[in-house]
Amino acid sequence: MPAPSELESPAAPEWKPTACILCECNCGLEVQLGGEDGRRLLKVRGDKAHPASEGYACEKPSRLDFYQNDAGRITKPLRRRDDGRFEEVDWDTAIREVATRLAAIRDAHGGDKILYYGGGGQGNHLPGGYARSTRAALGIRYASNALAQEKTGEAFVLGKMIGTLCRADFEHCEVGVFIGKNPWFSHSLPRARVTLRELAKDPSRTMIVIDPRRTETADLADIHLQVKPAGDAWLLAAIFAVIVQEGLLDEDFIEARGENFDQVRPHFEALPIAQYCEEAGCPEEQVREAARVIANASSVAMFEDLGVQMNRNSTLVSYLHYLIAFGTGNYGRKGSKYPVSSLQQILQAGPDKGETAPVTGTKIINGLVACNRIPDEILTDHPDRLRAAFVEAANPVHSLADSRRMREAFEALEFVVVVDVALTETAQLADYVLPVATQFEKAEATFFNFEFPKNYFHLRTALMDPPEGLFSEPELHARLAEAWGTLKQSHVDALAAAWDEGRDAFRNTFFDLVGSDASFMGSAPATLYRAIGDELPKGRAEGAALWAIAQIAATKIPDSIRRAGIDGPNLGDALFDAIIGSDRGLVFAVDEWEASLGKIGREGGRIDFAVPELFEALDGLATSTRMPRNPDFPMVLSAGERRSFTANTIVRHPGWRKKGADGALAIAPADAERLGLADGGRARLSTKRGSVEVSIAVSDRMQPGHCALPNGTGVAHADADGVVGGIAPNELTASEDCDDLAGTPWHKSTAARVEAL
Ligand SMILES: Nc1nc2c(c(=O)[nH]1)N[C@H]1C(S)=C(S)[C@@H](COP(=O)(O)OP(=O)(O)OC[C@H]3O[C@@H](n4cnc5c(=O)[nH]c(N)nc54)[C@H](O)[C@@H]3O)O[C@H]1N2
Ligand SMILES: Nc1nc2c(c(=O)[nH]1)N[C@H]1C(S)=C(S)[C@@H](COP(=O)(O)OP(=O)(O)OC[C@H]3O[C@@H](n4cnc5c(=O)[nH]c(N)nc54)[C@H](O)[C@@H]3O)O[C@H]1N2
Ligand code: SF4
Ligand SMILES: [Mo]
Repeated sequence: MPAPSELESPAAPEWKPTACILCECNCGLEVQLGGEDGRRLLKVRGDKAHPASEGYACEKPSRLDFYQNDAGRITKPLRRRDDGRFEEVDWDTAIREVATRLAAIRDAHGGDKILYYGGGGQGNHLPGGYARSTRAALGIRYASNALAQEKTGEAFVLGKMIGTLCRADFEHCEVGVFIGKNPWFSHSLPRARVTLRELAKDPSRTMIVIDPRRTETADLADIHLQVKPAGDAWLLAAIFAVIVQEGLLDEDFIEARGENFDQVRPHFEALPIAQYCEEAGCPEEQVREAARVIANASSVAMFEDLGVQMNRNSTLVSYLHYLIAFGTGNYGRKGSKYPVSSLQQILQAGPDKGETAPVTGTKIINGLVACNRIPDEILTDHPDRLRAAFVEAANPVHSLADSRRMREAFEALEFVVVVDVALTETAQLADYVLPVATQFEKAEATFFNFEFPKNYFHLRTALMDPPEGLFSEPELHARLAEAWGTLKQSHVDALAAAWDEGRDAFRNTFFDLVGSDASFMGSAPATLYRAIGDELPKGRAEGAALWAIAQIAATKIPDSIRRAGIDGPNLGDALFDAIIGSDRGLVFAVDEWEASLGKIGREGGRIDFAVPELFEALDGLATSTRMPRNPDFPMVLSAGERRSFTANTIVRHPGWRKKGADGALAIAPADAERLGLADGGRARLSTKRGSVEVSIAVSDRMQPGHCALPNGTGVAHADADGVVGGIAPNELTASEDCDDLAGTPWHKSTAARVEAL
């Protein structure tokens, strides 16, 4: 008999479950760790057992090690010295001084002068949850994040029309419409390329793409409405006018489920369709065909994204999108729009609360200050101006419009703290930079859970411990709350003791504290982390605050949770246990199409077709044009688009990009010829805001007059020989170029000039 050791093959490294952090799909992954210290992500593959992605992964995560083992990673807290340079300090000093400085600003000027920015990127939303403890301790009132430079206009419209967030079912739709959205590269739907191919190859289904570029998605489309940049408002108004004028509305649905449609109809009955098609740059016959296809389909799924959300008339375009969808009855039936059952809603669409930002008076939507207005909320003598910022898991100096003005604004702040893994463009302007564990060194999760009828949540387990001296954001917020005295040891002790006794005792203790101590709820996330984090399975401590989130979800969507097979004497605890017990993602909610109509969040449960705030802009289209003529800047620049190897600024090392490392400016052959530019050549790209040198990629996907830069490029990197791959797009954009109502940017139609070098 051979000895047992002879039977063992050389042990193959274990495949460990996690998820991709590069876009909001968060596909389930399995990784093999290795390298000298066992900390490298050596192999990465899609996780077949993940309930949402089912083994799917695109080309981007294969080299996630560029994120995990970035040489530019910060490992010690940094403090700015008087000479402007950073010095390393120990954690006790960092926590004490940051806590003292923030408290001093609160005491002198009020917590409403401190901005909380960020809270998470594409893969990590737990920091934002735990930051509630910090926000409560400081009395922070104003917050913002990337959603307020893309989704707030749409959220405003949905808040008015149906009082809830909704998404669309591309898996089952007869007709799928993408408006300014290129899911071939940007995904945003589970297994996007599979879904797109299925839609494209089925002759009984139709794909419509509205995009000025012939995108990879448009290649698959049956109808490509190659709109002129920023022409979408005219195009969508024309489509809806065809539906109204040709009698194609779903009048029964409107009658049964809607109200105030009589206020809408007159705006479209006499709309000059031919004129609008011309302004949009689309042939009238093609527009009419698209309108008829949409109106006659049994189900239509529609998705709008940055091509229109970061563009002129964006809130109006969102309204027109939903008029087309709801006016043809595409809500609450299979293959159309559905309301989302979230575990926690990071994007809410509710009634307008009438809140506005203190200096500019811009609407606060979804609780967020419009990103483009942030510099104006700082660079002023106004007594209510923002004076400090707490930035976490975001890089606003790079990602928001007008980097130059963002730098000025951040320099003008009295105090800035940045919590990140890298010394980002934003961190470089901070007074203190607090480094944290990476997303593979702690439990993490996102609340980008928008699917239907099954909805998924994935609490990922840490793949490894953080390096000595680093820890997660929950630990950081707990330490800050301890420094402020808002995290009370007596609460922690009471909860920890109750946890040992059992869940009934724990729940009772928790709700007793809620009832007896007005400040408890504020510090609850950090308190839960302290009380039960270590009681959870290894590598899952950061899941502690999900206990409270599960309790709330259980009161809001109990039926959906039970249909997912989660049940128990206490539904919230059963949900929490299911989450904690699954490290490959779980179905936490199952919904029914029939119940969708009942989920309209407005009084009376009807769709309100009238959004009077937008009527003036709607009628104004008749006498306005897509872009003001400007001979100095005759081209339209899309400042930031998704390409094969882009992922915002999550991966900083330029070596990560297998393709497109130079971040070239895409330009049409006709323009290249006219300007004397060749593929691979260099050019000067200028806007009213800035001027840069770029590489040129001549592309027949572009229409003449339009050029495009990728997003997320142009980040400084400590270890890449000073190579900065590509252009930082927001050196070219201006904060005042934004939507009147939502304050979302016009990045996709930045007036520009291109010159050969
Ligand atoms: N590879 C990759 N995927 C990502 C990301 C990433 O960084 N890289 N980021 C994620 C994030 S944060 C987001 S928000 C999503 C965004 O996903 P998308 O919105 O799909 O991303 P973009 O490529 O920026 O813009 C979409 C399209 O808008 C088009 N467009 C430009 N101007 C106009 C116009 O005037 N009208 C119309 N109709 N279209 C126009 C562009 O040609 C482009 O094809 O992607 C996510 N997925
Ligand atoms: N011109 C132009 N600008 C754009 C866009 C565009 O198309 N054009 N797109 C916009 C869009 S849609 C978006 S969503 C934004 C995205 O912009 P941001 O919201 O600023 O997000 P990221 O650039 O991904 O930055 C995420 C940060 O989190 C850090 N990080 C990574 N892991 C961790 C962690 O575990 N903990 C902490 N604390 N930090 C971590 C990263 O180092 C990085 O600095 O960019 C926007 N900016
Ligand atoms: S689709 Fe998004 S989440 Fe999925 S593997 Fe690609 S980048 Fe990652
Ligand atoms: Mo985004």
